[in-house]
Amino acid sequence: MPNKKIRTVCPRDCYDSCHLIAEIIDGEDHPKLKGDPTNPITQGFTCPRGTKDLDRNFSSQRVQFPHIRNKKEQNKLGRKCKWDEALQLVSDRLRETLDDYGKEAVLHLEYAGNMGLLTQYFPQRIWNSLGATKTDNSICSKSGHDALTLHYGSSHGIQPENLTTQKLIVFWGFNAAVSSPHLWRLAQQARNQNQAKIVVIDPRVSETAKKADIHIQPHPGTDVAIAYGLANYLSEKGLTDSVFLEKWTVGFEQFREESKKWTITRLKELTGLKPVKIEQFARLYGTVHPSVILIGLGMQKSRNGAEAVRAISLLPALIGLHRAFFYSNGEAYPVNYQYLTGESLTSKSSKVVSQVQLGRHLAEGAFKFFYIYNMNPALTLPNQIVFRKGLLRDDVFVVVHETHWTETTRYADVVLPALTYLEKEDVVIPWGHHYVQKSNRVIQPDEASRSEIWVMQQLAQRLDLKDEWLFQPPWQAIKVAINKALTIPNLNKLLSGTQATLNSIPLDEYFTPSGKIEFASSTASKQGISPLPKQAIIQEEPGQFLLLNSALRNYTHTQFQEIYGEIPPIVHIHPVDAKTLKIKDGDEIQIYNKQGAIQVHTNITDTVPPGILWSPRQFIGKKGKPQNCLTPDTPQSIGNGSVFNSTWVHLKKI
Ligand SMILES: Nc1nc2c(c(=O)[nH]1)N[C@H]1C(S)=C(S)[C@@H](COP(=O)(O)OP(=O)(O)OC[C@H]3O[C@@H](n4cnc5c(=O)[nH]c(N)nc54)[C@H](O)[C@@H]3O)O[C@H]1N2
Ligand SMILES: Nc1nc2c(c(=O)[nH]1)N[C@H]1C(S)=C(S)[C@@H](COP(=O)(O)OP(=O)(O)OC[C@H]3O[C@@H](n4cnc5c(=O)[nH]c(N)nc54)[C@H](O)[C@@H]3O)O[C@H]1N2
Ligand code: SF4
Ligand SMILES: [Mo]
Repeated sequence: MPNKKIRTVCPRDCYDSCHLIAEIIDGEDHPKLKGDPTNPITQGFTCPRGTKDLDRNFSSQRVQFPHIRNKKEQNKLGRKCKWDEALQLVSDRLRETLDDYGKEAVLHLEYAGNMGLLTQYFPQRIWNSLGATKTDNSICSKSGHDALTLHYGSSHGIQPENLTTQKLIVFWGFNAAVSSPHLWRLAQQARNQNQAKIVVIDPRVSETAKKADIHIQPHPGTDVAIAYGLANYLSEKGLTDSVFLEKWTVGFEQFREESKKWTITRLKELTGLKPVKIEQFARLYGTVHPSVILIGLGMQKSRNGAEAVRAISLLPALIGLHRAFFYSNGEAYPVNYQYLTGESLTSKSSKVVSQVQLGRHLAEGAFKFFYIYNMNPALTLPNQIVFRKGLLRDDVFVVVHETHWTETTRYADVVLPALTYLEKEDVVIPWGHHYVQKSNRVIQPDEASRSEIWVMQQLAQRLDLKDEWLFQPPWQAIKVAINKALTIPNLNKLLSGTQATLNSIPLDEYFTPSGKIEFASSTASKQGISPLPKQAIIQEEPGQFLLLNSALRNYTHTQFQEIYGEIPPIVHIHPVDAKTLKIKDGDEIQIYNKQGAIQVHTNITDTVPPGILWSPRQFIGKKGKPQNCLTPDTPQSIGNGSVFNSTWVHLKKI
């Protein structure tokens, strides 16, 4: 009998949203997962996580029953119970909170652990029906989206599959070789087929920088200056496209005036870059077309992140290219998320609080009932000491709906077992490309685990909620929400297995007040923000190191530690700094600042410059303290986004 094949989609928070084929092999217990060769992005391969999701599914770390716990006993799992008992307890506490403190004391928090529409969005209907407090989703990419919107009216850029026709590809603060293996593969194809040059701009020798044709290695936080310097060079050398500037842009004169201040000499001082290197890059950018700049979400998560995104995004307009950048296309498609989440259906308003500063609100006692799913915030939010203090308050009841035991479940009063993506049906809307297909169930669901929709509807029934849309058949809701977004507007086709593409907004449409690219943003002026991108003064903290931190190949944030073991608690340090501090390779040291302290092992390497450290992100240090107790929770001024890469620390040998 031939092996059976089922199509599914990796829903992890990732640029690539791989289309996968699960092959059910006769006589074998579990299917095999591999990348779909017919999908132009996935190209038949996955990252080291994609194929291992099946092992993660069956790992001993799976939550298998509802548990009622004493959250102060963090190392105990608690007592197994039946769904009925757990749901009754959760709905009783929810009802009490609503009666005694009102809807604003109820907080829900979720992110993109599984990006499926029926996992991440539809189950939020219960919270919108109640008018519970929500967060502003500012932990990842929001500041960059807002930054692009100031100048372009929206944040979408090119589709990455167009990378293969480029002649010059710039990865700016983007470690794609690790964080987006399929976009990286497309860039390499451009190099092989099209002799494209790959430039990487990164303060450290990242995995991507190692494979670049040119690596520009500036001081962190100086990207706005580099962009202005580039603009100045292009204008001086007559390499700008004046016809395009005239027809498609406004505010160029102001931008030009500012760029004049960024001479090569001044740039050298601020960025630490050699003039010859800057000129080499500027000349390439001015003469080799077509080109595209891929702007990293990672670089954007810093104090000057949104400003950097603004400045970099304006460069293509100088050389006559419409939006020749890519950041995240998550907002490019007309998917009706408000309908899916019930935001546009409810008559109740909801309070919105900062995700970056959530710990402070929680610790101050603003919430009494806290429902978390699809996220592991006790490792991934900044300023953990404060956040965890909030979780442990006696007057906060914490419910976590999870597939696996995590750091966050250790702080829960009730843990509810969730189905994994392999055990349920869904649709994933990618933010890295525009291909969609139905994500099918691949394996039999775990007996005691339940979907997010099931839990939502059970709670809604117990609370006797009347909004009919809470009980709408989920696929009907998806049909309404995505019909306009599909190029073949036929959900049935999608459901029967056809691969579809999403309609995206054309590159030459600008939704700014002027209808053009605004070098000087009128929206920014109205909001009291500088109309031009602004290079901040780099405020070095004396005696401290700047700790950059980013993703590793084997983990999606905190996921896959069940497979690959713990995220290594290490820090990279330059040999000169190590010598000054008398630190040897592999030493256990303390990294600390005003917020907290963690213990890690050193890795002495010149892939980081002096004064800069690098570590993986979101790990747990040697003595059990999370890396995120060091990261600041002061949001950016544009978009209120996170600033994980602006973490200043001291080092101490233990
Ligand atoms: N393997 C894996 N892939 C992932 C994820 C994962 O967890 N694991 N997560 C996904 C998610 S949610 C995200 S947000 C993305 C993030 O993906 P990326 O945008 O690639 O972000 P990082 O991995 O943080 O890498 C950012 C790079 O920017 C550099 N950088 C830091 N500060 C500056 C600066 O001031 N200027 C410049 N020019 N560069 C700077 C860093 O050294 C780093 O190499 O990855 C996605 N892909
Ligand atoms: N220090 C530092 N911290 C950071 C960052 C950084 O650069 N540095 N980056 C930030 C960024 S960009 C991001 S996007 C966030 C990510 O932060 P999180 O979203 O908290 O990251 P994950 O560890 O992927 O957590 C997702 C959780 O969802 C669970 N899950 C998976 N599938 C399902 C499902 O189908 N149903 C349910 N109910 N649960 C499921 C997983 O088991 C996992 O525990 O981290 C942020 N934190
Ligand atoms: S995590 Fe990303 S690269 Fe890996 S299989 Fe999933 S979508 Fe593909
Ligand atoms: Mo992210």
